[in-house]
Amino acid sequence: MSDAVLRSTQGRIGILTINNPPVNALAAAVRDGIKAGIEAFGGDANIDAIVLIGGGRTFIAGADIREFGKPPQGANLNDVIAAMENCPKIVVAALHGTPLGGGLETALGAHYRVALPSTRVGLPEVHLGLLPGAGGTQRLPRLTGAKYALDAILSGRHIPAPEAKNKGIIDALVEGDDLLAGAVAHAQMLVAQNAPRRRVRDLTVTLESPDLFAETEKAIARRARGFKAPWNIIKCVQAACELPFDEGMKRERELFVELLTSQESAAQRYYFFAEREAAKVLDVPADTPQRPIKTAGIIGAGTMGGGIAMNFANAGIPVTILEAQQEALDRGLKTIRTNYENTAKRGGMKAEDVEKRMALITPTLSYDGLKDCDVIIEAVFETMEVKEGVFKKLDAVAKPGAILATNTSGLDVNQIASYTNRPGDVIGMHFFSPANVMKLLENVRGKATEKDVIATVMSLSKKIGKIPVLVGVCEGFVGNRMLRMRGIQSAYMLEEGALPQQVDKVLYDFGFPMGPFAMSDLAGNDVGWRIRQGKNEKEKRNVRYSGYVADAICELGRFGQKTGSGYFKYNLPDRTPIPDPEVEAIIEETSKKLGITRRAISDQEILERTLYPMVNEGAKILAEGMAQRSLDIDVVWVNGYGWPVYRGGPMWWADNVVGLKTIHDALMKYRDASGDPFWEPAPLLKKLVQEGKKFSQL
Ligand code: T1G
Repeated sequence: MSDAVLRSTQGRIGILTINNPPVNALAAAVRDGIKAGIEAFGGDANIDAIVLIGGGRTFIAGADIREFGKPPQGANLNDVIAAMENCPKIVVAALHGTPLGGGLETALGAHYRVALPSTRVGLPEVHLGLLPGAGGTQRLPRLTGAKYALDAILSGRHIPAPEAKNKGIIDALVEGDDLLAGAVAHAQMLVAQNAPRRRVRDLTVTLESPDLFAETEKAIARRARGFKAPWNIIKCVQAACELPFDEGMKRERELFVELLTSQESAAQRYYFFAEREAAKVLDVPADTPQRPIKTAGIIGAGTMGGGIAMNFANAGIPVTILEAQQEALDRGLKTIRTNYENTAKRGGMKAEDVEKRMALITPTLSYDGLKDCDVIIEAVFETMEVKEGVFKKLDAVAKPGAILATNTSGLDVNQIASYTNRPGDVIGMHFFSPANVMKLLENVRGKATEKDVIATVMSLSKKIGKIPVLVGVCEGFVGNRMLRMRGIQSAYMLEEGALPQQVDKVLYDFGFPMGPFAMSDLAGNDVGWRIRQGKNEKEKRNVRYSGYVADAICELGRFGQKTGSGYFKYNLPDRTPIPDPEVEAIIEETSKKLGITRRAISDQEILERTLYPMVNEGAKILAEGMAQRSLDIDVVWVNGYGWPVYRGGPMWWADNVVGLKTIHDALMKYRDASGDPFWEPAPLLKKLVQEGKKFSQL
């Protein structure tokens, strides 16, 4: 008997308890155990009904994602589910936690389903580049109708149990917390009523509109761009409406296997684990005691400070927000309230929660207002002088043990820590704008940052709904440091012959939400312009100056969307970038001034010259220890910069799609052609190529 599925009885009810922590994933032993248990109880004259329940924190949360890509072992999940639905005894699935993917599909093989009210069910395979491959696309529509099922499978969202009950996915909610007792009682009641062994497969699908599938394809076109899974999901649900069950299952299998063997799914399955691994710090044990965080303080109520404060209020953590002037404080709080009200209007939160969240935010004009805070994050003006003043004051006011964090996007965290007598308590927390929306949080460990501070901040990041990545102190940390490489080559290519719309299209087609020039117009071209004016950029950097075109654009006041023109022109309020002959003339004029003869630049060259230098910089980042692993870099880029998740991340893509030797040889090609040391392959890249290894093997 498998210990992955434990058998017991209560009277004439057989109980199968799944025992595969942490999430009862459907590993081979679990599938075998369920099938064997169903067959055993099904043939037992002393058993009238069977309850299938998950041990621990959740019912089955899906297939074991780690098994994909390996030779199949154990019973096929569809056979397990068929054994359940053809069992001669009534089978009741007892649900709690997160019955997801194959977990919900298994439950749909039962004749009845009961659940704790806190349960959330769903079919999130789309996030893995897959589709429900164990009958979910055929059974769910039979319970809920095609439209609801299509939305649920395309979104992969978690469905709360009460909603699932309303839609017929669940038959009854079990009040209290004794799910097993409730499920056994439900099974006994069904037996007493001589209830039928109701197979979902025997139901018929309601197709609400014959145009459902065509309309859905139109509706998802933008967000599903570049992905495969959504389109196959639509075909599966269509098959559920048009074909007998067994033929629909065959169609589902075909379309599932097509995805399972795709690069997109391999990338998204990699990314699923990468995001979880990134939260783990290699030299900080998971059981490192953390500092209790009951209250937070934010310095600065501007765009960033206000957004950061919202993250804490959203997590139910009281937060005090400090500004120097009452007017700025009032403006900051008004913006926060407006953000909440807009979210409530869009149905993203309950209207009554606006007041609850606002009540958690306390304004103050004095540093004393922060003296009891467990963590204080500054989001003030981005100059070292201002940071110095802030941290000297914090050092005097903050209570012992308070964590002092800077939201700097690239200044030296070690220098900032040196302005206090407690550098061990200082860490960087680089939020991305808008801070209440963007998931990525680059946590920057200084030389002196204590390990318990790191453990606390990495855990706190998840509590406030962020995806944390630990990075080291270097200019631009990980994301912006690599972005700069892409920006330099994009600028050079404008001088050499390309136009903004060509460069942007190559990266848009690759899967980015927008290209570098549309992004610059969105962020404001004047941001970089002011930095270049201030930092003697031309001398300071070790690469040829790349700001000529950008400066020429800015000198004409073309700061981007906010001025109605930048690299593109805009018919505001429409934000669609429109190629502008004026910009073409500016660029051609700049090339002439630089003595460059413009030439046609291929899309392939654009792709290589924007993305390969990013990978090369990633190699330097790894060699310097500025990121723990290549997966950390990928998590930064997928969550902070719109790298398409179906391409895994820059380092995964380099390892598994392009190949490090191809990248290395291309860098050498551009170096030899240009003589520019910019192209020198990183020593680590060279080493890996020589050894035939990947970044992921470091
Ligand atoms: N397979 C293997 N490991 C899994 C796993 C899974 N399905 N789900 C979670 N883990 C690991 C995870 O890596 C972590 O490991 C630990 O469990 C806790 O997870 C046939 C083909 C269930 C909502 O997509 O959404 O079924 O880091 O940190 O925040 O049609 O995990 O501790 O070593 O995320 O409380 C479909 C994926 C699969 C659900 C819990 N199912 N999981 O969240 O904990 S494909 C899914 C989740 C499929 C069928 C198809 C979440 C969670 P470690 P965690 P959490």
